[in-house]
Amino acid sequence: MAQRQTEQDLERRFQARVDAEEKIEPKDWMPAAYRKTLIRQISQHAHSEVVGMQPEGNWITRAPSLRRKAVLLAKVQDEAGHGLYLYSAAETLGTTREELVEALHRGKAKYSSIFNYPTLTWADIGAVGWLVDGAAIINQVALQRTSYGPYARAMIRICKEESFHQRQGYEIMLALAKGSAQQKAMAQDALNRFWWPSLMMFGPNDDESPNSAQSMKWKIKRKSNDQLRQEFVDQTVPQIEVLGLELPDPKLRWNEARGHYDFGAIDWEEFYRVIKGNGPCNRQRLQHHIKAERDGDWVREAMRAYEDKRRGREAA
Ligand code: FAQ
Repeated sequence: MAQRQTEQDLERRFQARVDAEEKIEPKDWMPAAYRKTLIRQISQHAHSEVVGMQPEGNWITRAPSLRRKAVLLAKVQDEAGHGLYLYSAAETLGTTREELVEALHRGKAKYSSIFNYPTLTWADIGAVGWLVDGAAIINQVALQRTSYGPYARAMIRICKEESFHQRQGYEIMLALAKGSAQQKAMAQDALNRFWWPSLMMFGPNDDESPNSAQSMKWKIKRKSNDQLRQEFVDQTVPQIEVLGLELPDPKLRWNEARGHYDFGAIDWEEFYRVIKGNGPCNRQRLQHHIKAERDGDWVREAMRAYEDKRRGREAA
């Protein structure tokens, strides 16, 4: 009984710290479920950054100029870096990178649905930078104020880089949209294919989101899925207009009374199909990750052997 009261006291104090906007740090007491939720979200975020390198990496050898190639290479490398910051943040919660990657390979941990769509043309690289990084930033700007210190600090650094990514994507789209009729058609096609999957990145509607209420209470999430999605639509529609492309949704229109854009219904069946592993590229993405991990085994083995030898020398 006394122990249960202590646990309740700890929880009360923890929530008071969260409510007072204090950051929770790795060695602080935290409820087991808070730790579990963070490991789930941060690791899925990390996996998204790393798996997200695949659709863009697909175009590095085919970028249309040396300049485009250098920029894309730098962007894809940044995503690897984001994955590393995030795995490190997750490790402060008492898990290991090996465990997290294993959960991904077993299909237990998710990564963002968006990376299960193929990049079929060069315009898709523009659309990914502009829309996917654009959606990611909106989410990540809010996460800079998340309650867990290491996650919040990783986000600050990541957001700075994502904003360059978003601009490079938009610049590709601008060049194509102002180019030949064929280039403009390619940009329109990329927008049409990436629009709805980008809206799905924010997750299910608030009333269908099982984790949201508790994550908002713990201030892991600072804005709801629907709030962030609306911000994304409001920010992106004027950018589509500047490109001179057609809005990809016949129901998209400004709602004067709400002060926001209204938009059409998302195909949630497609969303759940993709997050359950049955999207257009799920198998390919996971197989590629597993192969890359296996191909790198010898590097890790060599590092361990070197470290063992160094320790042995120090001990002698
Ligand atoms: N895809 O109850 P909720 C990037 C799952 S970074 C797959 O609402 P929650 C940069 C969710 O996990 C993109 N699964 O969940 C880049 C849960 O399943 P679980 C990644 C999704 O966690 C650009 C279930 O549905 N960003 O793109 C998705 O409260 C270019 C119920 O959902 C982040 O991860 C989805 N879209 O809210 C890199 C941001 N949505 O785990 C390379 C951090 C939902 O219980 C190239 N994460 N699910 O089995 C978050 O903010 C949250 O986790 C949400 C979901 C908002 C994604």
